[in-house]
Amino acid sequence: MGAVRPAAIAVLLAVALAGCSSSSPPQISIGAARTYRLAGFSLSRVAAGRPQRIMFRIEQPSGASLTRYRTGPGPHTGVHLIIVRSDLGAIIHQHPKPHAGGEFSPVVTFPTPGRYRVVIDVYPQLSGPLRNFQLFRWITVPGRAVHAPLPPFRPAVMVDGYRFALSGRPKLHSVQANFLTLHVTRPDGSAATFTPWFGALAHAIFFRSGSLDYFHTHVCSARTSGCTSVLGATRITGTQTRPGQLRVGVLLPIGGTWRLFVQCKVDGHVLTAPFTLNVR
Ligand SMILES: [Cu+2]
Repeated sequence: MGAVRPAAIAVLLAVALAGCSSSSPPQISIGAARTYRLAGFSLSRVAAGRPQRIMFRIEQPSGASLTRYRTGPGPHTGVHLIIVRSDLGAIIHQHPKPHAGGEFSPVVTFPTPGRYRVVIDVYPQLSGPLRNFQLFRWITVPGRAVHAPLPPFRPAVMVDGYRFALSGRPKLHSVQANFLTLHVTRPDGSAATFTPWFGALAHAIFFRSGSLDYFHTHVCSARTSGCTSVLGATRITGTQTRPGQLRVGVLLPIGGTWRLFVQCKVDGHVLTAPFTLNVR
């Protein structure tokens, strides 16, 4: 699903509130925008290489904790916790489940010291136009920060002996729907078989180098609903074209250098294959 800015949420809420007014004469009074926000965000003693619990909840515009999240067979459910190192050299992706009161308490391990961007992609159970939105935090993991230069575009990436190879050099444009064809092969050269993981055959998570803009698309099996990502009026859904072959949708709001993390589960391994993409 696409990135919805907090300002857009505030506008939607303002429209919804205005829509409730039925008295005349018409009168517009704009108070402080009330939006969804991240509440109770805490971490005990941040350190690299050690599992630690993050606590948070999502607060609704009313001030109450959000407890009802979208459900269903596809990937667009619940809450997606994505943590990326600021140089895009490391990523963590989880779908934590809320406790009864709306509290989340996932356990994560930061691989190295450095600055990390936390993205919480929220799919609330709501009727109406708001499908999902993102909330953000920065975390600094103490120690000697790792900040590696972004590798250049490479057409093939090896992950734990599995090979992810792009066919051709992609020509990508912002705002338009683009597709990448990826061939994934096992260490013995056979075509990989994808096991659904977090509701999708593959996740494509995009971060823009520098600004860390975020977008997320999916590849789903044929029968799965709730797999389409939206940016403005453009919609995109990835597909598996044949065994081991993924057609990954790329739909990005602006040009620049982007890092794509393709994630899938093969033979019981969750694999993360990073690619550098230049988008005009
Ligand atoms: Cu995903």
